Amino acid sequence: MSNFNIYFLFALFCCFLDLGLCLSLPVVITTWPFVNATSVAWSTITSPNTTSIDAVEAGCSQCEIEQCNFAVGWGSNPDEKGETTLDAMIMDGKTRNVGGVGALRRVTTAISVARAVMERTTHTLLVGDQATDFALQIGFTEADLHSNRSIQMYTDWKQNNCQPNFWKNVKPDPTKSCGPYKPTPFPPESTRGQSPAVNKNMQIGFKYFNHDTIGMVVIDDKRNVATGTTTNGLNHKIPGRVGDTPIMGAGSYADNDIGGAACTGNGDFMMRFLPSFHVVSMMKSGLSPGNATLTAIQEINRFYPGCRAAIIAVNTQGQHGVACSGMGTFHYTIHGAEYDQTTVKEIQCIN
Ligand code: SD4
Repeated sequence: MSNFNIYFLFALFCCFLDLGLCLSLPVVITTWPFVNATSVAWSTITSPNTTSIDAVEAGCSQCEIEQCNFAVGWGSNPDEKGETTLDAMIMDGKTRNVGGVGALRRVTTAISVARAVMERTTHTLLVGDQATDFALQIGFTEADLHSNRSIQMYTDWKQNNCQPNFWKNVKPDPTKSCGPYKPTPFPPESTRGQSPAVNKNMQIGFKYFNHDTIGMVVIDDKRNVATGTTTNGLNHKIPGRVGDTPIMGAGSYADNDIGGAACTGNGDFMMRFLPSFHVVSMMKSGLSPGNATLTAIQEINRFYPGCRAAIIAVNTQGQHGVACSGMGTFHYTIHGAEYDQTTVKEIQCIN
């Protein structure tokens, strides 16, 4: 028997006996083809004296620096006032410690500020200007998050009568005009209380949101699970809007006993289902990562057919699963002990 076969059998044996040596651990999995971010997380987790939290922070930071697809980090997707703000979270599956920032202003390193919330406070989520105050107090640097790109996006949007936007039941007609808006009486066939699936206004976000948030799950060879997310959110969002990305159980969730999951997509709808927590809970009940991610996506689609959504998940055996809807195909990136390099994979979405 070759050395590889002996190692394989030994690893399988240890994996089944819960001895912490699974052939496919450590593992890093990331939404979208963010190869550099995944490689940085991988080289962090395979270096001595590092943790899965270090790897998530390093990998997500890489995307913030690169401004991955202009959906992560400073300088893109401005809100209705032309300002870029950031959402991020990080979670430690060993302790369930978690930190997040929402609508973070004037600081570029959202994932690191989220980690500081986790490690330097007993809070879980800080938002807006007060999150900035916290970051500056703790030693982060203030920065201008505008870029030529974000200024141009904002100017174009204004010139296009602020189309698209996320308003409804207001006047002037938000599908034709900029604000400021005032509430209108609800029509007799009020959308209040109706099933969201038949609410046409809900489709606005499907068409126009900008996707490509990084969500990452890292499991080290001791089965320590960490997850993280970072994004600049939706283009032309209403100022103050916080998406699913920094919400625990929505953007991501980590549980050392089970595994981890992370999401990307139309957060205003996805967060209603806490899909990352849902996936981890289903894996706890025995579903494979593939079946768990698919079931969570189907549940979102039951209410919001065609919702742009994707979920990645890995269990502590190192098995992964990915499911998506509303975008044809979806790419994700993985590096595990069984890959000799960071690998981009593609799956077909439902709906
Ligand atoms: C949000 N979920 O703010 C984010 C956007 C996203 O890939 O994931 N883009 O709603």
